[in-house]
Amino acid sequence: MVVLSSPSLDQIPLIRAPKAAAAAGSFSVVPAIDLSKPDDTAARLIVKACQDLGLFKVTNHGVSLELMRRLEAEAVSFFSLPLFEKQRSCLPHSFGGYGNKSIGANGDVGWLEYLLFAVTPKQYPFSSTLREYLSAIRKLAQRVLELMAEGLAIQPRDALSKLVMGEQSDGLFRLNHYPPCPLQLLHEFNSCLTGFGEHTDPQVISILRSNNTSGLQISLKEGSWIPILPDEESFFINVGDALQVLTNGRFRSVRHRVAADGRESRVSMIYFFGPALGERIAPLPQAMRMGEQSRYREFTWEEYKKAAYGSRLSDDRLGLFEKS
Ligand code: GA4
Repeated sequence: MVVLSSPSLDQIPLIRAPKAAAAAGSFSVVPAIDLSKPDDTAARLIVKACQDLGLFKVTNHGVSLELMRRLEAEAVSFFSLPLFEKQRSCLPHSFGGYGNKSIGANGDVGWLEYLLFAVTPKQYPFSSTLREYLSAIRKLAQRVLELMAEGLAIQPRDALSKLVMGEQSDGLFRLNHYPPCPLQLLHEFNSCLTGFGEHTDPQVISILRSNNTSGLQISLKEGSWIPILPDEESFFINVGDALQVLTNGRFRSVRHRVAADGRESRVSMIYFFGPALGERIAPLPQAMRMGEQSRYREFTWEEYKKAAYGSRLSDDRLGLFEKS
């Protein structure tokens, strides 16, 4: 376990994390989809997980643990740099860049520092490792989105994947570091700080890999929160708002959050798969049953993104686009 020294993350008031229901020792295991199984089995299980939870993990995914650890090590060396160097090395940046405690532009805060950037430009903060990782995750996303289409009986097979695989697609990559925090602060917050507050992801799907630290929690349909058992060898894949709309609400964009226990250094890397800005987002006719009406008014990804970036983290962003 790599433990970084705590950077200067002490200027902004923090929020105490609410405890998850099953937090007293019992972690919930999310459905693990073995990608070496026949496609129809994997497709069926993925659809079930997306309907029930909005989250699943994949095993036997073909991405080497060595590559994941190599990128994690590069992220760790970046986050170990002095604050001024982290800020300097990622400027100027048109979008995202290095951030520290402050999330988005509307006053949300969390116990973390991060690097956030668009995937399209060819220049990345790190080396060839990142390029290799992103390309492996793109292949994985393509496979998973094809399996989703198969499970939903949507034709052609690339109906979902083509939305996020094009040259113009709006992909984002985020490296998060939740550092250990001073004992005194832990005490003050009753050992539980909000690392990243509750939210849904606006995109189609997100693919997350973290080191072996706990912290990720999801909200179930009836509103309770459960902690997710960490697994550094698997990828966690969650449904985003756009996919909820594309399936007319059949798939669930899962609310999730990260509680920082402050003792261990959590490093996560997430690839968010968004469509091209001009893409129209509406339920796919084949994802609807006979006579089913669309629950959402049609919008472009650009419109949705604008609304999302103008909102607070925990806001119900899809609510604005639901038909009354
Ligand atoms: C949540 C998912 C991704 O991390 C993200 C986040 C973005 C940001 O950190 O700038 C947002 C958040 C996320 C949704 C609402 C807005 C925008 C912070 C925030 C308050 C990069 C994304 O695309 O949306």
